[in-house]
Amino acid sequence: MGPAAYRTAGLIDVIAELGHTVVDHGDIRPASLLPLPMAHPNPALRNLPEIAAWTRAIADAVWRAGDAGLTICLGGDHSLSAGTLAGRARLCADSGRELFVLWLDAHTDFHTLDSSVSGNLHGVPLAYACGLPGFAGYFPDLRARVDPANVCLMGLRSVDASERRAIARSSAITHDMRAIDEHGLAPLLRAFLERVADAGGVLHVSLDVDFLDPAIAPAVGTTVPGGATVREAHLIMEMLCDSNLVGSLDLAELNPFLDERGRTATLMVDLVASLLGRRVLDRPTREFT
Ligand code: DIR
Ligand code: MN
Ligand code: MN
Ligand code: MN
Repeated sequence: MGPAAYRTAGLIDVIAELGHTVVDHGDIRPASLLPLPMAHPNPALRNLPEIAAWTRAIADAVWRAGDAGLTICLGGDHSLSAGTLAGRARLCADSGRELFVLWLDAHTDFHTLDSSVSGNLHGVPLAYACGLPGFAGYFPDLRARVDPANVCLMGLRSVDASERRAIARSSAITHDMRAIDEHGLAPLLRAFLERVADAGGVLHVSLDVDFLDPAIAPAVGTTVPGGATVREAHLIMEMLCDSNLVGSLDLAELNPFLDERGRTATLMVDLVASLLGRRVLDRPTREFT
């Protein structure tokens, strides 16, 4: 129900009012399951064949959408990004541009199929896209992978032990909430954006609702206290807008059944508006009735 909630919260009108042309490709669905094995030695894994099929459908749709405009994918849980990243990596391989990823999340989503304890596949998309072992034969083969050295994770505050080891072994940059408290977001993000710009790269932004503090964004299944504030999240989007480096965005993990009068969906839409050029003094008056 996430995409419907974003549409109800006015996402398309908000983007259009900022002067952009919107092409809505509608809700994407896999045509059928993939001819991949259904059973995996990890018995905890949930909905593996379905999510493998979704991953391929999303990767194909993102690849077909091309890189002329900004691609926004509405979830759905964060397993969505397995498809988006696979599709974007393929586009970058075609064009020769280097892909960078900004992962805004309380979690690293860096589990493999073998290491996942919860069995929830929203915990694996970044590991899959970075080409970690163990996905072959279960998830679609990657045409191109994401280089973990080009990944920056921000907002971390709930990381499982095996993910912590895997992310430390990778060359991904991690900024947990303590780093944000201590240094502030701006210098951490600026350093990463400079790297993207210097490489002539294109940036994919993956925004998990639980990056935000549950007090302002309650509509997600895995809330973790101590998240980003409204202004921290907007500052990221405003800096991303100024950078002109963003080629794609995922909005993941919104569960409208947990929302309070569309409050979380509205905040997510406002964040997209900041990314697409709404300035801080242009924000409309909001009334929640
Ligand atoms: C946990 C939680 N690491 C898992 N991950 C979540 O289920 O693998 N990611 N909630 O967003
Ligand atoms: Mn996530
Ligand atoms: Mn998360
Ligand atoms: Mn999640």
